[in-house]
Parts: sequence; structure tokens; C-alpha cells
Amino acid sequence: MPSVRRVAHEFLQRQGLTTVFGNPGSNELPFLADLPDGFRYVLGLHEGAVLGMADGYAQATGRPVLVNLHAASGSGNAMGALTNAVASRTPLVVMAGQQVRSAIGPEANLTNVDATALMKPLVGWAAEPACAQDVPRALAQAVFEARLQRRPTYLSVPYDDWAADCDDNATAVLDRRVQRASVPGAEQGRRLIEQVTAARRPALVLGGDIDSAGLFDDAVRLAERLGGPVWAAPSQFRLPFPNRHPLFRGVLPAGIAPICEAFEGHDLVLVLGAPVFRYHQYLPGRYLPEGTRLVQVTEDASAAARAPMGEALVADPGCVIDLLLKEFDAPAKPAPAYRPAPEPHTADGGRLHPDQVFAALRDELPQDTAYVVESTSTTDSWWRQMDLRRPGSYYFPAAGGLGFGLPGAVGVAMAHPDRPVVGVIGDGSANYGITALWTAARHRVPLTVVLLRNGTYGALRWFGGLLGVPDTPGLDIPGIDFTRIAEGYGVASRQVSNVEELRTVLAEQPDGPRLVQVDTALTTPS
Ligand code: TZD
Ligand code: CA
Repeated sequence: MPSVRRVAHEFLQRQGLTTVFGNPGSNELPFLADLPDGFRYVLGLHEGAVLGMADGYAQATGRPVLVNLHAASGSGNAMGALTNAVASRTPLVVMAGQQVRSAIGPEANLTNVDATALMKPLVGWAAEPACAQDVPRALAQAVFEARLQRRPTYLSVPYDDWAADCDDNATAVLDRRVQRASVPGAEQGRRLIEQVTAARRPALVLGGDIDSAGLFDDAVRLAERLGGPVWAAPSQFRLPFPNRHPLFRGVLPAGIAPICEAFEGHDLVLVLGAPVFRYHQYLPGRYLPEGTRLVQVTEDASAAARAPMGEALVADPGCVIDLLLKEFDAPAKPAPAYRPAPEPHTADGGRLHPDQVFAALRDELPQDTAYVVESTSTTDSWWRQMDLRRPGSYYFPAAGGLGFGLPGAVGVAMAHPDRPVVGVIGDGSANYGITALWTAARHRVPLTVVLLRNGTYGALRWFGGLLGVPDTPGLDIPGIDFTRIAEGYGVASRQVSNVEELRTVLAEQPDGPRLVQVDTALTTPS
């Protein structure tokens, strides 16, 4: 009989989980022994960075990814980053090593006490197999659950299990194929079509799932047929629609009252691939204007169940878009006139305005550049200047947990070696995932990190004003030189001090990672 380890490795190979992001400890080494050719272990130096890199990689490839963490301490270090993976519905399979079975009860050092409870409520499914022979099946379940639920899963495996012999049935799992279909029923489809056809002024709200499911271009076709305005759902982690398209109205403000106001005059709001809604700032009011109906289509059953208003249909938004496109068949129209960006603002005091930095990115980098953005006070500037027209152009920490941006950019760049990838990272955010620079250097990942250094937690200054507490401590972070940190991790770096220099540097083709530090003026997110 083959060992548990052999069957597990083969299962991972067959399912395409051969790039493993991890940071191992003694409990994990027996799993990593004898890894067959074709596996790639991407070592991260801190578990937050490990998880962020895996998140970026899994989002950009659209496939489940294995994350290998050390017992409870490594898992705990990854937990903040896991909040983003949950909100972006990233199918991560987090596996941690457990002490040998006989040592768990007496809590020998490195025991992951009550391992299945540790990562709840973040993961969609967690287990520690009841015996060694169940490990291959449990690993398969972790992979399938992550894919079907689109939510991270957690598997804790006692390390003496890997060398154990499998029983007769253990290899059955190798041939499994698990799929999901979610086409609306005939009656459900009819009702939806009726609602949309009957609407006089329909509006579309699109979520990050539209981009992760590869529906970016389909959403454009649908919007152009319906002819109504399009918003991105609030707190977006992906861009679901070209941001300078004439029908695009921007990202909805993340408050109850302003969303209600935005929908004024629309009799139908069709929400595709988003929760309703991920509000942030507490701005109370009515959920919807009088006379506005909301219909949500999402594959995420719990997002449908928890919405506070409206109708919901749990179905694949792609199938629903197809249905509607057939119904609203229309002759091809000329390509829309994309809205031009305004002149960038400028700043005093030898600093660049973020507008100038983003205008330089827009002008100097190819149209298919993918951006991973974690710079919180510059949101307004970003959408004012950027012109993103391609699927997979934009990634943002889905739950607002900092530490995704830099590692996420490394993961996206590893997933798309032929696509330019840029991390746009604030000087505050960079510190939460900084060790990913080492992994980028080690794998020579072609990535540009544009480091916006305003010396402060800009967004928190703005929030302080909003909450009526402008005088809080702990907001300034002067004196960090990221060019020296980057060099220390083996990443080439530059400080640029004016727009011309920035544009010249951006136009160069990097063959490995590089960091470009720019001193920027303080702006507000909106
Ligand atoms: N810790 C974590 C893990 N996530 C967070 N979101 C915060 C703390 C709180 N926080 C924000 O929500 S924004 C922000 C912090 C610390 C400032 C980020 O600073 P930055 O960007 O330099 O990256 P800006 O443009 O200066 O705001
Ligand atoms: Ca900052």
C-alpha cells in the first residue's frame, strides 16, 4: 500500500495544487518530504505574507492553492490576512501540521489545541482527520470545499500520519471529479427577465465576483444593452467594469444613506456577484428609495441569506447575464467614448500629488497592467486618474486588512509572468507584508512596487476628522526608508523626486522585482 503522503501528493498533483505557499516548522516537514518533481514550494518569511501571496496567486489563477503553515502559531500569524481571503472568496486550502497523535492529548509542545476551532469563524470548513487513513479523503474535501464554497478551508494533520500506510480504499479519492452548476430554473429565469424588461430605469451594481469569475467583458455587453448606469458594489476587491466607460458611475459609497441616494429614480437595481452591501461608514438611513426594487444574483448562498432587503436568487451570475443577453439581443453599437481623465493635481513642497503618480502609471505602463493597490488615502485620486479596461486589472484587500497588497502583488505577478504587475503600496501598508520582498527577490518575480511615502496613516487622519476625533496619537510614521529595506531583502530600488524621473523609471522594463519610492502629498480618500 502506498503511504498517506504519496496519495496526498498525487491528489494535489492531479488537482493542480503544485505551487505551495508556506512557512514550515517541525510538524510540517514530514508532509514536505519526497515532494515529487513539478511541485514548487514558495517560501514566505512571515505567515501573513505567505497567505497574502497565496491569495493573490489564487485570485489571479482562479484556482485553489495550498498554504502550508506551522501549527497554531503559524496559523495565528496568518489569521489577519485570512479575513481578506474570506471577503474576496478566495479558494485557499490552509494546511497546518499537528503534533503526533499520541502527543495531542497531553498537549506536548507544538500541539495545535482544538485545531478545528482555531480558524473558525473565518474558514468555511475545518477538520483534523480522525485517523491517518482518512487524510487523503479529508485533504480532497478541503480542496473541494474551498472550490465549491469559494472560501478558505483548514486542515490540521498529525505529522505521524504521513508515513502511515493507506488502506485499500484510500486511492479512490484520486479519481474524484466534483463540479457545481447553478443555472436558474425556468420559472426563476422567467421572473428575472420580466423584472428587468418591466423596469423603466434599471441600474446595475456589480461585485468583485464578476471579475473573479471572468465576466468582466460580459458585464460590459449587458450594461450596454440595458443602457442604464453601472456602479461597483461598495468595498470592492476587484474592478468589475471599465472605470472610464460612459455608463460607469464609480464605486458606491459604503454607507446606507448615500447608497439610497444614489439609487434615487431607479425602479430596479440588479446586483450581480456582490453582497448587499458591505457598508463601512455608519451613515444611517433608508436602505432603498420609495419605489426601488432590488434583485441580487449571487452564487454565495450566505450573502443572499444575510442581505437586509430585496429579492435574491442564488445562481451563477454568468448564467443570468447570458439569459439577459439573449433577451436583450441588440445590434452592435459603435464602441463607447471612454471618458478622459482630468489634468492631475499638483502639490507643493517637493512632493508629488498622488494624481501625478497615477497619471504616470496610466500613461507609461501597458494597458494590460494588473495593479494591486493598498494605499488607503489615495482612492479618490486613483479613480480620477486611472483608465482600467481589462479583466483582472485591479486587486484590493477585500476586508480592508492591511498586509495583502505587497504579498498579493507578488502572488499575482507569479500567476501572470507575462503580464506587467504593479503594487501601489502606502508607506503604512507596506510594513504589514514587507517580508514578501524577499520572496519576490528569491524567485526574481517581475514586479514593480510603487511605494507612496506620505509619512503618515493618511486614511486614519481623514477618519479621525469624520468621527470627530482629530487629535488621536499613533498616526505618523516618519523616517522609514523603503529603498534601504528593499535592498536588504535583495530588491533593486530607486527614490524618485519628480514626475519626469518617475515616468522614465516606469517606462523601463524590469526583469526582476524593483521598488520605486515616491514622496507624496497627503490627500483624502474622498
Ligand atoms: N491594521 C490592519 C491589519 N489593517 C488596517 N486596516 C489597519 C490596521 C488600520 N488602517 C487602515 O484602515 S488605513 C491605515 C491603517 C493603519 C493607514 C494605512 O497607511 P498607508 O496609506 O500609508 O498605507 P495612506 O494612503 O497614508 O492612508
Ligand atoms: Ca501613508
